[in-house]
Amino acid sequence: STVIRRADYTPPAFLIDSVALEFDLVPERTFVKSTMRVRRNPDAAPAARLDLMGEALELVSVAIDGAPHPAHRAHEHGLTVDNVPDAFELSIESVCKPAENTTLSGLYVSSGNFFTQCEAEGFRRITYFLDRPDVMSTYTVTIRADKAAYPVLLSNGNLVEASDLPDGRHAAKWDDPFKKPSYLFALVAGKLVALEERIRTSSGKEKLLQVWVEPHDLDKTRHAMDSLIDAIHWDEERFGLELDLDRFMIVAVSDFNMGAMENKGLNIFNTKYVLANPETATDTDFANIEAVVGHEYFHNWTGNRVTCRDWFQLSLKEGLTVFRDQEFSADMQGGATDGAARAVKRIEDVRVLRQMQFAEDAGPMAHPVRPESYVEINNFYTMTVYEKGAEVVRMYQTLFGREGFRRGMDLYFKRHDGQAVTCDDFRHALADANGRDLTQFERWYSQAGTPRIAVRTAYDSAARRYAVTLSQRYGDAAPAARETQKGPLLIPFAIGLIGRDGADLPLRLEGEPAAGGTTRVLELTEAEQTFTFVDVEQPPLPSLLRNFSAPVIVEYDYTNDELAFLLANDSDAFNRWEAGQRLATRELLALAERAAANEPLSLDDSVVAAFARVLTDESLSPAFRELALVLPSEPYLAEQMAEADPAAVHMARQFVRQRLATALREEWLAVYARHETPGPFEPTPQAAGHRGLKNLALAYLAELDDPSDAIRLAVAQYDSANNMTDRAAALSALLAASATRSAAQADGALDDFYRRFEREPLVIDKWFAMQATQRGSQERPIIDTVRRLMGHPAFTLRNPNRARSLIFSFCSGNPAQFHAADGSGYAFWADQVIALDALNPQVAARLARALELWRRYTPALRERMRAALERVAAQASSRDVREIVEKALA
Ligand code: BAL
Ligand code: ZN
Repeated sequence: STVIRRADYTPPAFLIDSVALEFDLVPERTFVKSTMRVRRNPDAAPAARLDLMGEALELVSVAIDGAPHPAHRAHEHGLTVDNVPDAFELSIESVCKPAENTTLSGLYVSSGNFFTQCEAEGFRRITYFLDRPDVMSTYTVTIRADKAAYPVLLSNGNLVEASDLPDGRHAAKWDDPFKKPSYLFALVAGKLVALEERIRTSSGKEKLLQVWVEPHDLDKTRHAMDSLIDAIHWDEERFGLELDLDRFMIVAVSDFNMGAMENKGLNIFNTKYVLANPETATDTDFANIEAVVGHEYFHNWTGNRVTCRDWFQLSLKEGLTVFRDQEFSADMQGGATDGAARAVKRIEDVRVLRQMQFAEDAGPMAHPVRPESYVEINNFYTMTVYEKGAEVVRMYQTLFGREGFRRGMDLYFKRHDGQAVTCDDFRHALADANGRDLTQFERWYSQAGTPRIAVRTAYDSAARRYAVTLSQRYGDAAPAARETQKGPLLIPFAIGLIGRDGADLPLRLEGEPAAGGTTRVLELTEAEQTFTFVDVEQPPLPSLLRNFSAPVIVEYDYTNDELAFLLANDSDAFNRWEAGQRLATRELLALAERAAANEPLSLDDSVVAAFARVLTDESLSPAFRELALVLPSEPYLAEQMAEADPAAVHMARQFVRQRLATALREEWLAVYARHETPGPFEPTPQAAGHRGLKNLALAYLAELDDPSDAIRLAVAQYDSANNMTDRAAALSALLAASATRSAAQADGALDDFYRRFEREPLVIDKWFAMQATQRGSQERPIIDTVRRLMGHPAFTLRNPNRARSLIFSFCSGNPAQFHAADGSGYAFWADQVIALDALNPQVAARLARALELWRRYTPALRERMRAALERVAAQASSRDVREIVEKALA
């Protein structure tokens, strides 16, 4: 397969200043006429011909300046036009086939309506074009369609004309005044209704906001609208960025590959990230909707006004926009200043980063935040580009403060508004606005792998000095990462020192005139560096990498007592949580080794005591306590083992859950009672925190050998719930209790849940997912349940959400069952990757990644995984899946 390399970038030979598109929408055959103003690019080498990209199109005609132009040739990858002048009008007529488009890229049909998805390279499936982000054009779009079947016709920008046509058809014309790359084009047509609001932005202009959905979903749009309004105001306040269009639309579609898409003025969303009301959506859904609505809205500036020069720069917009949405959510959660509330969001984000991105960085798909090469760009919408990219952006803010970061952002827009630029351009803006040389910082963009920072400390009581030595190296990186690693990084390392009484000590570094502050950001630039604190009156306990100030692994030998002390005292809420996780991880890994060796398991009382303190400390927010009481996940733990052993990890983690449940039974019951939230449902972070802690208590109680308390509470909670968080948690508890007890209540509740929500596809997704991720046993393997559910009338591979809810949930969300010793999980995985590949390569390639870390597992599993990978490699046809499995096997 063809490898595309960053080093090979050349500017486009031609530019397209404007494009007028005309659509005659018919599901089977949609006719598209494109009229473009084309000219040679003065900054590119002269080209003999114009090469346009095109896929799955039928060419009808080509004309230049109004005259037929026979010197052209359509081929597998597009259209070559010979004998072109320096500047001309190019008209192309072609046909695409939305009804048969199962890839969900380009123009397609979902529930009888038309939608588009163009990022990254879907526009070429709509018409022949220079489908690359550095070709920016203004668009005028005319849509014609049957009026009864498609009463609503939408595209980017402003509606400038609407008219009726003969034969029951009608037309709408849209004009987008801003130049944009083709990946931001969007079109929607169908039977849709909108929730509308009019707001005024900071300059006093009135804006129309719309959330478009199918009519039966109108009762689930309020939260998305509120989130959009919050996001608009937040971007004005935090970054001085105002909505630039008169009209901003969000449209929900149930068949969608991604979460959502930031098309200019016409965001298209997976229903999962729009639709919510208390009966159908959990607190997590509400929070995710706020985050994704914010994310897509923030792209209007970081992505759309300033876009990417090429797809290697994807993190320029994605890392930055994820950082912006994380900050938005943190501000919505806790305001700008409540550190403990903000930490809840930070912990959630870091948990995802560590479980998913660190794993990616350790495997065959490891790549820098700015990749050097790809086969299929769709495979590079990754945790590294998004989440590690967001950490890289966060480090600028950690280095320069909020104000310095804002100065950099202002300069970035001043220099680059309306342009397609690179990650280097962004870094230079931050550097210049803050008078800093960020040459070394560039390595965060070009080096893959997760840095490890070993910490040594030495206290000199006579001199009252405390020396902290930091040394950085990469661990046993995968070959894909190792070849990118050239030298030490600039790492902002936030540190505090804690005294015997648990309070922070004032900090003064050697050479400083006076002490100042209790958290200091050390700048590590060498392979090894020592930082010496002076006037340290007593041997301190270091609080390392506060607020997770860099995406690294910290190695420091805390004792269990020290971790318990940090968990109880650290003023940095993130590090309190971190101390508990370290303590738990250490115990769990030791237990997993014992489980693997068939040795008896036991848990130290000090660990139980540390968790008991958190559980009963009513001074801590419920949301924080919930996070602190969730044990590290099985995939994260498996990843820490020399050879991953999912069965041993599962045994160890279950053992600890049961021990914590048993030892603290009274406390869990008390917490359950105390945090019940009677009264009407409120989707606030505070109320969500109470629900989360209460439902965690229920989940622990369901682990007891005698889960009758949990069953009693769960049945009552299920029946009386006025919201999905509580109802789903009750059902999960019943499913968990059924692993040890009779399944009668669980089966009854499952049936009830299905009947109750049969008309709510997003809830039925939960129903599938809960069953796919439930705990099984040798006698009751969950693969049997999954195979049975594949035959359920509500199951279909064609809807990505549904495929994810059953298949991905099992393959990625139920490791102990998926990695069954007999290889049955892997055989199932291979079957599904191959089946999906024929329909939707992007979704298939995501599933294909479930086995990429196969080399890290125990030998018996490894061999079975290899066999499954080889079968997929032999049978998969898409570039998407081939890239994943070939890299895994290489
Ligand atoms: N640009 C693809 C979807 C997103 O990251 O917003
Ligand atoms: Zn994005």
